[in-house]
Amino acid sequence: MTKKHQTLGEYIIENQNSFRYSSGELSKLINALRLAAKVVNHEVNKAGLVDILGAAGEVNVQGENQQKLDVMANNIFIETLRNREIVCGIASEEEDDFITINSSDDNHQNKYVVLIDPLDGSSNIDVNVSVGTIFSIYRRVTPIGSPVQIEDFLQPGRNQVAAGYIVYGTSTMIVYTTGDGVNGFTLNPAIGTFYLSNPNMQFPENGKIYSVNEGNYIHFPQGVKDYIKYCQKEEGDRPYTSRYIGSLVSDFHRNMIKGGIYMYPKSSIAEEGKLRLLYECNPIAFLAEQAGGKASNGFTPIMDITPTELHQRVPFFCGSKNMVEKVEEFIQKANQ
Ligand code: AHM
Ligand code: MG
Repeated sequence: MTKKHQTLGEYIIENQNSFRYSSGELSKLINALRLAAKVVNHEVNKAGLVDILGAAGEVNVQGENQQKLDVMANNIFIETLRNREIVCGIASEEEDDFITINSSDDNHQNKYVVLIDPLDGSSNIDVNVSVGTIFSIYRRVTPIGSPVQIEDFLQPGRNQVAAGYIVYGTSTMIVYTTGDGVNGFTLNPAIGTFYLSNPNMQFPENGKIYSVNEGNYIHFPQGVKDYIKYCQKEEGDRPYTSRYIGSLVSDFHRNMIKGGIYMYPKSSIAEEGKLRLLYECNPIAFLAEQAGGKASNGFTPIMDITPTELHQRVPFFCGSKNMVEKVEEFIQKANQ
């Protein structure tokens, strides 16, 4: 149940028993992510002061080495999870390989793994445009009590237990799902508390916004070019509006509220597109489906793809149900 003015902390406690696999462990894990989000938010908010506080790579006035924000966010999430001993493994877009988390008694009793893109869209930081963190949680598939293995991370998105994002925007929000709808919480920065602001978020079935890097148009497959032309055509409720921030979390967040489609197709310059299946596409796809939207690679639902490697990329079409079905139609027709 969702109540207005509820804090995220209260919501987690009240809804603990409705989680698919309730034991309190997942609640603790989401609490840890909430804490790390506040720390990262604090750092992101200081980004504009870089000339005053010192740029990445420099030593600041306190004698501290300044880290790039994406490196810092990566460390904050990993250390927060590691210190609390609530996961058995972490994979991050910023790390080459997965990390095994040893518990203090070394018996690996935790059952969850977290996959994370600590600061997505980080090229936007220098220009004061919103960025985000994306996370995805699975139950391990190898036996509890042993160190995690690669197969614990290479699971289809359908196996996700929870997923969400934090958007560091005009206000900072956590939006997440545990498989029972999507809820959004907004941070009151004065007191450091997230409040339930967007209960039961729903994608409109149709939308009028398409979000794609049109600078790559000539490199796109024919079906995607045809769909873009369809979006621009004057007919019925078209032409649609184009909006592209270049920050997946923000583009997705807006489209979920207003109705729209986000696309990062494959192209002649990026064979499998750009976005990562495990850290970006699967968690966003889980949220999309939970909110009544869809996510596809043009042929198959994103969450039905069995990953073969940690940093695998995949073409990505995600948003309002009817818009995703329409782009699939164009892609599949051009492919015949
Ligand atoms: P990143 O993980 O290196 O930050 O890249 C992911 C970002 C997405 O947030 C965004 O939608 C996309 O890259 C933009 O890419 P492009 O500049 O090619 O349009
Ligand atoms: Mg990213």
